[in-house]
Amino acid sequence: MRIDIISIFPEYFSPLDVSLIGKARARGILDIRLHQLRDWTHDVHRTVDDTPYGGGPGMVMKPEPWGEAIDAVIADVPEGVQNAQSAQHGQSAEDAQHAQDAEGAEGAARRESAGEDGAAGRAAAPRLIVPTPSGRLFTQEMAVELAAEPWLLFACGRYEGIDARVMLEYGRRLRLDEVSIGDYVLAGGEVAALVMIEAIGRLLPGVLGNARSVADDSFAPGAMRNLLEGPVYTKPPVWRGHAVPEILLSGHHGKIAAWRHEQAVLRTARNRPDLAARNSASTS
Ligand code: 6GU
Repeated sequence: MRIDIISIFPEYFSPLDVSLIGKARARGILDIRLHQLRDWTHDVHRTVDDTPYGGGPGMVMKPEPWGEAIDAVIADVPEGVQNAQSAQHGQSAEDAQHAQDAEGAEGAARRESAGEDGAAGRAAAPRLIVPTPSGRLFTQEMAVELAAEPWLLFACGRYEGIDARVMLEYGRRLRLDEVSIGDYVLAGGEVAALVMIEAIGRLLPGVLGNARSVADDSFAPGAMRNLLEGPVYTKPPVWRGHAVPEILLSGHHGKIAAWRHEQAVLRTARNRPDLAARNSASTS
């Protein structure tokens, strides 16, 4: 999977060099490319924001640098993928834009769903994710869906957000999702993008050592849907007077599975009554 990230703080993404995601990158499972939004400004101050029309506090991100940055990223199609946007290297963003205008977003979407872009069926355009507290809520279901995509582009805004015309423009040309990671406000989209990239990245084949640990995750589709994982234990059997529940030492796999499910139900009722209500609604 290829992931492009546009931000005024590419340094924010250094955690992606570490641990699970870092190893996936080193092994070529994940191709993450960072882009500095200010590289697409043309004034000495490399300005990316301005005051909001209609008044109000804070600043809004200007549309022009975003337009140029996203055009440049989407013109750089993965190798081996035939694309109407830019068949040869060194083509300007404007040329790519004209090619895309001539075809239209529907044509590109149709070719993609018809599997006409490259032998491996790789998409010729990324799916655009804009992290924003005003977006749809990010869920495990969305992580699973996005993990099946060959190419994602995260556009990380700061301040009071990005000029809405950027979403209008690329909502027509790409598959666009405005996504929130929860009901609180961060200073920018960078940390939210990190959260989503980790949730998506660990689902890619070969990233986790044990594929079963994904299936057992809290919120995983299937048996664990809307259930939190219960407690886990390892050696020693007694620590500071606290014994491991005896059932786990019994070797009786059926009883252990039943006990774990019961623990998951109890924990969900205690910590997430909203999820517990969904479970009783769907099983009655
Ligand atoms: Cl995606 N962005 C920002 N700035 N704040 C958030 C968020 C995203 N999700 C929750 N809070």
